[in-house]
Amino acid sequence: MSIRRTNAMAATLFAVALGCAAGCSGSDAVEAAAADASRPASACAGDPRAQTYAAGMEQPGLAGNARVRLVVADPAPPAKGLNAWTLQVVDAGGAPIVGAVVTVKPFMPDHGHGSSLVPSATPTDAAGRSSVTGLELFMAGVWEVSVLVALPADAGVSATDTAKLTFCVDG
Ligand SMILES: [Cu+2]
Repeated sequence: MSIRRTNAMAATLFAVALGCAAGCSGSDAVEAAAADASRPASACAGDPRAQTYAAGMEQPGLAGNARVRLVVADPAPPAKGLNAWTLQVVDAGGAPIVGAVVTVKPFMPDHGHGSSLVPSATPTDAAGRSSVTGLELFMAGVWEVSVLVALPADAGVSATDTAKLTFCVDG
């Protein structure tokens, strides 16, 4: 971004901050309107399916066998493009399930497609955490990210579960 553009934006922000009460010129007002028009509208803001990202947020598995914790997302909140997540599989009481293996599948329910890039999930420590890379949310809109969990055999039964994290991704 050029210095000139930065200055123009700063001037616009200053004018907006003042509410155009003190010496707001006509050109500033036009510039402010142009800035608003150039900002892309959100593809899905307010969509009731979308969750609000927070580090450490948890989603229960559909089968009730495990919960998936999104320890941290990078970028945060999840954004269009490549994302990297740290996931942790925990039990109903929040205790890590050591040895749980996760598989991550992104899907756009409104368009009926996933991502051609298959995310990789690698267990990183003894606390049930996995590092997920290659999570490519390549277009704006609602993305449903399914986390398939395979629980270790010593969890009682050989069980699986699926938790879905859903976000509105803006362009
Ligand atoms: Cu799509």
